[in-house]
Amino acid sequence: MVLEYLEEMLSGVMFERVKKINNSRFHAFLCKAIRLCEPSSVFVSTGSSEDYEYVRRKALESGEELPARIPGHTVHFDSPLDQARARGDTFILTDEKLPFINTKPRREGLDEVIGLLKGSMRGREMLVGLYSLGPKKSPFQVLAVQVTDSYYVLHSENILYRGAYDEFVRLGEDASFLKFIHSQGVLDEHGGSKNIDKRRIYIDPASETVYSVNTQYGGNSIGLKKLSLRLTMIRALREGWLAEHMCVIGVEGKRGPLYFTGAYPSASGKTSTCMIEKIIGDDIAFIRAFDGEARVVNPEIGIFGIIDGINAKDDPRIWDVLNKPGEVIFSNVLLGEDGEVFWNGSGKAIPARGRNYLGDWWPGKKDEKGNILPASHPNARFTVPLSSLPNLDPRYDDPEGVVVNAIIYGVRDSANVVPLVEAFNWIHGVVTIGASMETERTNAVLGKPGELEFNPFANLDFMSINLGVYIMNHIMFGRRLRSPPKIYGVNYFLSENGKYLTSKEDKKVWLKWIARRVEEEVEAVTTPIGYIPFYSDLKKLFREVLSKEYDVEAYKKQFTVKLDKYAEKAQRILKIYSEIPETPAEVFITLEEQMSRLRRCMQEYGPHLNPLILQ
Ligand code: SPV
Ligand code: MN
Repeated sequence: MVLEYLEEMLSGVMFERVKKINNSRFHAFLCKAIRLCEPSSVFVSTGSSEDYEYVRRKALESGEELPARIPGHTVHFDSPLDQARARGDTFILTDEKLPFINTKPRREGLDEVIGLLKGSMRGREMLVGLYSLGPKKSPFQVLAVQVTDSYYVLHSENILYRGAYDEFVRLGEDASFLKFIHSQGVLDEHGGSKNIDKRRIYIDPASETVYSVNTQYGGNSIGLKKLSLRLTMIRALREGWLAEHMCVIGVEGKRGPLYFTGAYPSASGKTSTCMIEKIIGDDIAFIRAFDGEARVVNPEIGIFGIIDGINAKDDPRIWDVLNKPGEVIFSNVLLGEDGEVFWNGSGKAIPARGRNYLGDWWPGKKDEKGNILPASHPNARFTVPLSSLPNLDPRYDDPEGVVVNAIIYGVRDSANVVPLVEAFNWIHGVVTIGASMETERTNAVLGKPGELEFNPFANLDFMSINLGVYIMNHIMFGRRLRSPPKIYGVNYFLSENGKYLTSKEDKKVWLKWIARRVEEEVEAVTTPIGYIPFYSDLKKLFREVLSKEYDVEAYKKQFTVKLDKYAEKAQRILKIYSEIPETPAEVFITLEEQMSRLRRCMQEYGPHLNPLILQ
């Protein structure tokens, strides 16, 4: 029945491609998607270079992408109301209530989104992409199928993920896979999704399917990116591993390469951290325990990064990729009349005229209220393959992954959090650093930037399970490791009177200190919140790494532990978790211990601990 229907709906060539995959669930899914969306034709990509080229060409022909001056570069625009992840329109379909997560009763949500997708691809081609999250033929591999009517979305996924048509063929009925259905919906005269009020991104864990409609912005439409993270997080919980919003980087130690993962809220220094030494991934990490060791892979093979502020001096490697021939999709930048691509903070000359997500643009253009309109959106992005980067780590596609030596949690906190601290142990790090993250909101999500938000593990936006259960999974994961990775907290944004107290390049030193700690080359100062660096070690590292003198006054300002503020924070976090019944007891015990250490220290030293007193 299913195959007959597919044979009727697909061209001969496409039907052959589908038939070669001997998987009844794949056939049933495709059948369901076609019945629902009613496309006029279907293209199934095998991941061959011809198929990739077809999608690139159609992205241009359809106007979803425009050519830029440099060969291989294209520009895509999203609607002005569709420039970031739409938290308010994203729901997990479940009848349970989950703290901090938008949920919707499953039946109600399915009926609504299926109603919106009904007939959404009439007159359009349906595109089907088959991918692997993680290295192929590896224990980390998670297969996925994307269905979309956007050439831009499939083009992006062809850059960002490993094509796995061959794996579907090889595994046949054994292939289990995540499913993504996306439609741009009705388009306006600029080619943007028109019915943004009907934008819906619904994640259905029960069937491992995500539905996304009336949106184009990558974070809402590229299923394998953050939409898949909601699903893999659930698999990870079931199977005892971790699916995290983390970069994976290589840092040279004294005895060879070390690997760290890092969770940072969007737009808080993650990408630049990846560019310091070696990169394996910039956004998502799958971490599994094998023989008592934590090992990690990047499910992706490309970057969908924020372009705002990227300039030749601070980001030479990315700058180079964005200014030389090669495959790059820019989104929501300014496309100059002569094909030049411009974004804010680039230091490039502004084109006299051009086009951006708002339509025609020229310097000084104002909106109806008289506000000057920016050339590019603060959440404008670039999509590139990791293979374009000169610092791609040779083991980025290792089927066994690499050992995780350290885990970093980074926040954006201008007022209180020290630039660098090491947790006493796994549970202390999970609870007082990862689970306690508070960070200032940025332009990567819709909402007012600058407000301090609770964002545990930089993963709250992508959470699909109860936060208490998620933490329990972390604690249990640590118990399965012989020597768990050390855990660090960083903050690149500490300021005084509106000026940053650390410079952009200081993070190079922080990474090296972490490497020295992992290799047990340096001691550290014990404080109530964890271990912080000795001044003398940092002074040495500043010389070695940056050829810079590190002033003792700078150290004192940066590493003064505001005991009172940390105690208030622990109290706030305690309150949050006390309202989540599933929170493991370890969370309360660890936070209470932290608070009593802070109180004892305050009795001795007052509200602020000068770190120089202890060394
Ligand atoms: C982020 O905002 O964290 C991103 C981009 O990595 S998005 O896909 O929009 O989530
Ligand atoms: Mn991200």
